[in-house]
Amino acid sequence: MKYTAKNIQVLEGLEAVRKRPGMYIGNTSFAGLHHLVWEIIDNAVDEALAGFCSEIIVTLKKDDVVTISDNGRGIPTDIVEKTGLSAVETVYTLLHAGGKFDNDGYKISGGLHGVGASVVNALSEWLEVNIFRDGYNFYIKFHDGGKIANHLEKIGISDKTGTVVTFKPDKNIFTESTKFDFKTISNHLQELAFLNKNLKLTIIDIRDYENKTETFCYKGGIKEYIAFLEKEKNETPLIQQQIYCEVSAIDDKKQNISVELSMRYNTSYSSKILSFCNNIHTLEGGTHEEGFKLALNRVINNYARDKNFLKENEEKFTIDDIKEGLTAILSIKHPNPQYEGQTKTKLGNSEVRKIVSVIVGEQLEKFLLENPQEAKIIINKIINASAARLAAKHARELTRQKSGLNVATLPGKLADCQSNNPEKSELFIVEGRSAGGSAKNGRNRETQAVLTLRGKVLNVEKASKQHIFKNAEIGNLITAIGAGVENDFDVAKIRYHKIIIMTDADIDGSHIQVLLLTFFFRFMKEAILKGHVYIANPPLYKVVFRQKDFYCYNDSELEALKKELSLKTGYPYQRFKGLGEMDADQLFDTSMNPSTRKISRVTMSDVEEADRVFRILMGEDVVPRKEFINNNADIANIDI
Ligand code: 0RA
Repeated sequence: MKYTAKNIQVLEGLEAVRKRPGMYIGNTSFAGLHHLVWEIIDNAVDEALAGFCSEIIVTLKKDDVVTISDNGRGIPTDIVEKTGLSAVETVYTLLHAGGKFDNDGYKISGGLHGVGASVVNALSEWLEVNIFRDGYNFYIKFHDGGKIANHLEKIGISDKTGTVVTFKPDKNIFTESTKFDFKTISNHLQELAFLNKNLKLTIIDIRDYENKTETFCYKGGIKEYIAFLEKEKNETPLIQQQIYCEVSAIDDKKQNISVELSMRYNTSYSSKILSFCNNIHTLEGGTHEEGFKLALNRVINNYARDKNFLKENEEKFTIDDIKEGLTAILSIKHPNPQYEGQTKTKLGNSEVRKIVSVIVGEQLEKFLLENPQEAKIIINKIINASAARLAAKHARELTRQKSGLNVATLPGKLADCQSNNPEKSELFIVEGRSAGGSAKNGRNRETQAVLTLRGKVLNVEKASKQHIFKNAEIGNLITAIGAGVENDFDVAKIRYHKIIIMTDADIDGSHIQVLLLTFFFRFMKEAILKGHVYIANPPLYKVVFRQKDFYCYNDSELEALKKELSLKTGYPYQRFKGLGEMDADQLFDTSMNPSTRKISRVTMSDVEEADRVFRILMGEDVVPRKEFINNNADIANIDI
């Protein structure tokens, strides 16, 4: 094929990315914008996984420009036969070039998120690459979505090796914002540092007068991740030792799969199992996580039976008993991962289940046999969990007997709707008596029910099961929703297809939101997975102009409105401190009326994010809290 013909094809490929960016990076909002950075970082991490790169630096520069540099071998610069272009130009202009170009035996990796560097190029105003290798500094530049501005050329000599990629995301694509967020990128780098031991990752922010920088590098890798998670949640290890393994195996198709696991029990009642494939957090789990749980269940039960901790007449431990108080990180590397699920974060490769189950099983069994004292402490903890489960089951049965499905037993705090059709029915969970009153009076009685919560919701992360099921507010929630709880939860039985959490837009409100999300996450997970849980977004401001009410849901809307109405500086507006300040009609119009309100469906990543925000806001550590509040005061609507 002639070079020009190839060239046209290349531009058509990149043009397709610009036409439908969502297909390649999910969306063109905050997450999509940051996806560009993840993609370039992934390429550098690949080089680190290959054993040639020890340091990656991300620099946030003025004008929404970002640079990702690594000290690897440098992207190859020689000509790829099939394209007639330099290897670097090939990877940056050909869609899905990842892994497909075998040139003299080396593989040009396409990044672990799999969309490839060319997608980043296609969505950038300009992108340039400096490559240091073979004694030279090579330079190539693209503009306007991947058009070549400057073919690869030597611009100097250098004795170092590495790759430096700099780009500016295209404002025409990322219309919402092209501003990178320090904390989001720094969190991502920290996660990568935990997952890739000894790899040094740094973020430098030189956008403001005061530079900000953070560096992450962990010799202990995921072992240090476990300690970090425990510390964040203020948990005390049950035994100091972590159960750890790193093993590679070859599957039937001769693929090399590596499995790294670390786990440790703590004295709490909750569990945290994080799984990763190729450094991607598999939020929805998948076959690797299933294999891990199979092994855990099998080995613990066999050991307990063998050593007579479980008598012959006693029931097996359930996986929930075994998980209680466990923090585990499972990180596998797979050359050909298949992702499934709503958010493509569930590993689907079926061969992985068995591989992980066998490896983890062997290692766990070895640990128990070699450390009988520690094993005893762990098994005793599981025995306690199992006893508490049986007691909780009893308490729950009492709650359920009380609930039934008849209106007479519904809690007094619930103002139910008239409709019996769950598809049409909505439950508003409202905090505080006065807000509850407005919501009850303002609602559409036909389809909208209101459950008023008194005071704070119990933190289910910190309480025992018995305690949780005895709690009145939790009991009311379970009864109102009417579909049981925990393993007995049957999402098909829920009485409302929309469960809407409506709280004040302040610190207490977000606290209650997080507590409720935690409750749903732990005890009615299917409700979240099936998309039944929502958060209401009440307005923050009201502006009265020529006898008309205007509501604004955030600061930028307020600014936009002031401009639109040409309001003078100092024109009065009302800032709602809480829902209780709105009367029934106002509350209905702004937050409950399906045709005007703003509600957002809760996804699993919201739950994770809420969890993170919550720990920062409520944790003992004052420094990260101050920092968080300073960085996010506008986003989080925090009243201080
Ligand atoms: C394939 C082969 C070689 C280097 C790379 C890929 C590479 C790619 C990226 C992307 C970002 N940083 C990178 N660093 C290296 C080199 C093969 C050789 O030198 O023989």
